[in-house]
Amino acid sequence: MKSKKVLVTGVLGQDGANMCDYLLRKYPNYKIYGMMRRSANPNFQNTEDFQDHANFKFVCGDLTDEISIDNLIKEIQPDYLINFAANSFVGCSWDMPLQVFDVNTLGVLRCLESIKKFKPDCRFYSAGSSEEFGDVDYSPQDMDHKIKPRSPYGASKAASRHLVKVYRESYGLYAVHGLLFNHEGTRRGEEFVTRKITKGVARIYAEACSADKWRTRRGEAPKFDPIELGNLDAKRDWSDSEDFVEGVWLMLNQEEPKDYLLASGETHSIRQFVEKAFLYGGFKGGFWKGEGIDEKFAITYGDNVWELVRINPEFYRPAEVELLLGDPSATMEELGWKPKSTFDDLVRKMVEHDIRIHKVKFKKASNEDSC
Ligand code: F7E
Repeated sequence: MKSKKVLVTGVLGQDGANMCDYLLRKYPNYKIYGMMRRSANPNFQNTEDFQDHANFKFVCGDLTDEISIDNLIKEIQPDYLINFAANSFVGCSWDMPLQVFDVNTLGVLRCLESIKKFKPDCRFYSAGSSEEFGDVDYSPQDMDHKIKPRSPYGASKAASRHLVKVYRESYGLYAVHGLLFNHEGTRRGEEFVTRKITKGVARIYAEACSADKWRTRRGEAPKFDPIELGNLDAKRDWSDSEDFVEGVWLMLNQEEPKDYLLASGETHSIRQFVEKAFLYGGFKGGFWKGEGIDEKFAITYGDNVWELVRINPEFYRPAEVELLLGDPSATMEELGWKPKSTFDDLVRKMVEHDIRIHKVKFKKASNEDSC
């Protein structure tokens, strides 16, 4: 198989790391370049599994610096540029909207310009988002749904979608914008609600183990710090990021470029994610009590009621996307793409992973046997 060169931006993040991992496994002779920003304290947790592969190389660059992008395209001459670098946290996009546009929109423009100038046959992927649909008119959402973002983040991704189309039509570039619904996994950042919940379940699990020992010694169980969340009623269409990187690769390898949507076709509330995550963490019989900002998720343990989740209004957003549900049928048919993971597989995988890593940390810190 002919060797190709792939430049993946955002390599330290979930999708960038999953894409590099996937390509190195699938094409051991491809040369994969993972672009990261220079920073004083980079976190290599997501790249540990593949960063020593002979065909993988870290390169430094920044989407806000066109010189760095130009130099990388000129020097590497990649066959593909897969852009997963972004400010991807919707919640903070109200606090730094200019930075979000600089990275998420102008960053895409810089990549397109650079490809046009230095490697016009390089295939380009732009990471779009279901946040572009925002305040949805109908469900499930398909590619014909109007663009109605509710956050600076959603607007920045919608603008980049227009740029990709303009460059594709004006200069004949192979550029695609993938509208990806929520996608998660064990490399997900903790600021996102799914990982925040699964890490919280793992912490409470470890605390419960030690509490059990404490309880037998003193006759009563202590209270835990619950997980603090915002809007429990928002609904999201969640998938596994590992399934999505395969879909993105298929988008990049068609005869003609066009935009696609990736989704699971199911929607679940944050509330349902909480219930499933605690169940897979071994906490049976969880129940909701109270209303509004006083609502809590709890379990009964012996004579005690343990509070596991509470509301903190700090995590509400200035404007919320209440419901997302994608229709992946056209993409499945056109690309032959089929996700492997279900919602349950995803929650279980994340909880089990976090309990495993928390147990190791907990064991080290407490110098006790973990339960
Ligand atoms: O929030 C609610 C929050 O931050 C999901 C990004 O990958 O997917 C992601 O964006 C929902 C929202 O993801 C907390 O209000 C409640 O309704 O996990 P999230 P997101 O905003 O949907 C799209 C497709 C992207 O493109 C983005 O890059 O959960 N929620 N309580 C909370 N959210 C957070 N983060 N933290 C909470 O405590």
